[in-house]
Amino acid sequence: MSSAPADRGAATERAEALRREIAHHDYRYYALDAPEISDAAYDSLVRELREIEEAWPELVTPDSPTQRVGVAPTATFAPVAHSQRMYSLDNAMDLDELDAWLARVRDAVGERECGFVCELKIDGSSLALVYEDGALVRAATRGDGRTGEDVTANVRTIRDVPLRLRWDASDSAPARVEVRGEVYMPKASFERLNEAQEEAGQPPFANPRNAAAGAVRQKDPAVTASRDLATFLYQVVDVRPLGLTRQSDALEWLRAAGFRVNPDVVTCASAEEVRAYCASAVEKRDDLPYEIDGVVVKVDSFALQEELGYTSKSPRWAIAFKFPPEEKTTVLREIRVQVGRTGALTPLAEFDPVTVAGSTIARATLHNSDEVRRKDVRIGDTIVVRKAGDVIPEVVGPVIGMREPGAPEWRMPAECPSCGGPVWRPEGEVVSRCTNVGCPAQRLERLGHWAGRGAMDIDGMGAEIITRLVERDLVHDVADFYLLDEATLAALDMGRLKKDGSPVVLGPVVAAKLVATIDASRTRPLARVLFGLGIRHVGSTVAEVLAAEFGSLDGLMDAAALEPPRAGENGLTIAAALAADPIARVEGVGPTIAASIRAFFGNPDNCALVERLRERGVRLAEERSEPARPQTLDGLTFVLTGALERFTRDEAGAALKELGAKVAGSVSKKTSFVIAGEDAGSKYDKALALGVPVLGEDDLVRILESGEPPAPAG
Ligand code: 3BD
Repeated sequence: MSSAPADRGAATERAEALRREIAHHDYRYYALDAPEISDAAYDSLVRELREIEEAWPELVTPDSPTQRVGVAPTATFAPVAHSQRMYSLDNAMDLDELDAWLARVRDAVGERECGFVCELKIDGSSLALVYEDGALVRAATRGDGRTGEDVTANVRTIRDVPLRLRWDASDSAPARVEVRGEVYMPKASFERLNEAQEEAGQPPFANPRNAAAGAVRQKDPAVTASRDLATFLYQVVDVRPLGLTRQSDALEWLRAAGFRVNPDVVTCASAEEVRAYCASAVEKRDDLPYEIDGVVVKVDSFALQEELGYTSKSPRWAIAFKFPPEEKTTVLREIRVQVGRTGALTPLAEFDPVTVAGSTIARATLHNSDEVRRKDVRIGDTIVVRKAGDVIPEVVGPVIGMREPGAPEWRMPAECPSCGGPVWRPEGEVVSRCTNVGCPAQRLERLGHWAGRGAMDIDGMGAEIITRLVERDLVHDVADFYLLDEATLAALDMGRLKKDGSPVVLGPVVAAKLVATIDASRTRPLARVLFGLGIRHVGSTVAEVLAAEFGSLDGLMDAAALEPPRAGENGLTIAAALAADPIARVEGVGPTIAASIRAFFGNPDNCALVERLRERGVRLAEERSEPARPQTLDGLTFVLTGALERFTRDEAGAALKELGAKVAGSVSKKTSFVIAGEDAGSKYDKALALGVPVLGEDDLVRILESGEPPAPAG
C-alpha cells in the first residue's frame, strides 16, 4: 500500500523534505563515516520517497536519490575536453629519491616556510566531477589528461558521490566547480566480484584498479551500480573563486561540500615529517580496506605551487612516493610442468593462495629449470612471492631458514608429463622440450593458438571446447576447424551431466555462432595466418613483416624452398650471404628466423596442412588494396616504447605503417625515430646512446594527423 499524499502540494513538500533528509544521511554515512540512523530507517525514507515519485511522476527531479541509475545503456562514451589538463605525477621509487625531490623544493623555496600535505595514494582510477549551480552535471575519466570520456550516467550510481553540493544555490555554492579524485573498489568488494566472475565462467580482474576502471566504463549504468565503487576526492580545480589558499584548506572545503576525503591525510611542517610519514605509511597498507600504492606529497601553499610550476607532464610541487612491491610468504606445494605448443616444458610453481597487491595468487611461472636452480626453490619450501609490475605473479625465492631438512632439489622430469615422450634440452639452450610432435598437450596448445586472439581470433573456441573436439576425434589439426558443421557442434558432448542425468551438449545457438566465427576467420589477414601456424620465432611482429614482404604464403614458401646461401662458401662474406637470402635479409627477420621458417616448410606434414587449409577456404594471401593514404613515411623506421595514453602500441604501429613507415621491435642505427611513451625503458636509453631522435606521443599524433614526416634531429 502506498502512503503517498493524495494532495499534490503536500506530496511536493514531503518529497523535498525526504530528499533533504536522505542527502543529510548520505553525507553522515559516506563522507563522515558516522551514520545517525539505522540502515533500515534509511531504507524506509528512500522507500517513502520512491512511493511518492511513483504516484506523482512529474515530481521526480534529476538529483533525487532515487534517480542514480537513470538512463539506458549507451554504446560509446562522448569525449570530454578537461577544463584544465589532468597532470601526471612524478615518482620517487625510494626514500633517496624522495629526499632529492624535497631538496629541490627547498632550493626553490629558500628561507620561506614550506608545509606539505601527505595523502595516501589510492590505487584507483582518476575522475573529474563538474557541479553547476550545485548539481552534478558531468563526470569524466582522465583519458590522456586532456580529453576524457563522459561517464556521468555511471558515476551518478556511485553512492558516495553527492548529486548536489551541501549548500543551497543561494548560499556560497559557486556557479561552476570542478573537483577531482580517485574512484576505487574496496578490497572486499573486489574479492566478491572476482568470485562472481569465476562462478560465471568469466576471467577474474587482475587487481582492484582494473576492476574499478572497468566498472566506470560499463555500457550499462546498472552494472556500474552493482559494482560497489567508492571515491576519495583530493583536488579543487579552480581554487580562486572559493578563496582557498592551500591544499589542506581545499581538502576541508571538499569535506564540507559533502565529498569523501581520505581520513589519513596529514599536513607536515618539515621535510623530516614528510620522510617519517612516507616511511611509516607502508605499515598501514594491509590494514586498510582499499589498496594504496604509495603516498602523494604536495606542497601545501597554492602560491608556492604556482611558483614551482610544471614540467611537460607533471607538477614540480607534487611527487608520488611509491611503495616497494608488496611481498608475501606462502608454501610451495608443487612444481608442475606445462607443455607448450612447441613442446617447451615450463615449470609452474603452485603455492597456497595469498593476497598480494589486491588479488589472490596461487601460481607463478618459474620459466625454466635454470631459473628453478638459480632461485633454489624446493617443494615444501616457504617462499616469498610478489607481483611484477603489480600484475604478474613472481616467486622471489625461498626462506632458506624454514626449509625442511633433506628437501630434495627440483629436477626437470626426463619424460613429458603429458605423453611420456622423451625430453630433450639442446646444448646451450635453457628450454627443455618434449620431442614428440604427436604429444596431445602440444596439439591442444597449437589448436588454441590458432583460434586465439592474436591469430585467427575464433571467439568462443576456448580450451574446453577444443579439448572435447580432440577427444571426440573431430579435430586433429587446425585445418579440421573448417570442416565442423552446426549439427556436429550442437551435439558436442561437453563431458558433464545435467541434473536430470542427460549429457550437457554445446547446443544449436552456440554452435551457429561458432560456425559463423570459424567462417569469418577464413579471411583474416595473412599475418594472422602466419602467426597462427606457430612457426618458432615467428611472433606477430615478424609475421606482419613477412606478410608485407611476401604477400602470400606461397611467396614465402617459394623463398623458403630456396637453398640459403652460406657464408664461407664461394668466398661469400656473412653480410653477402645475408643479403642474398630472400627471407633473412628482411628487416627484423635475420638468419635464425629464416632457418626456423625453412625447417617448418621443409616438413612435408606442414606443407600438407597448408594445402588442407587452402582447400577448406582459408585465404593464404594478402587482400591487395591500394594504400588509402599517401606513403609519406616511406623509408623511415620507427620503434615504439613505453605506454602511450591515446592508443596501444599496436594501434600506433598500424597507423604509422598505413603511412608507409616501417615499425621495428628494437633500436638500431637504422632506426629513424623512437616514440617514447610513459615509463619507456631500455629502448629509450639505447636511442639516446645511438643518437636516435626520440619523440613523444604529441609528436606522434601530429605525424599521424598531418601525414608529414617529423623534422630530422637537431
Ligand atoms: C591518489 C595524477 C595532482 C593534482 C596532479 C598533484 C596521475 C592519477 O590518491 N594529485 C592523490 C592521488 C592521485 C593526486 C595529483 N593526489 N594527481 C593524484 C594525481 N591523492 N591516487 N594523479 N594520475 C592521479 C594518473 N592516472 C592515470 C595515468 C597517469 N596518471
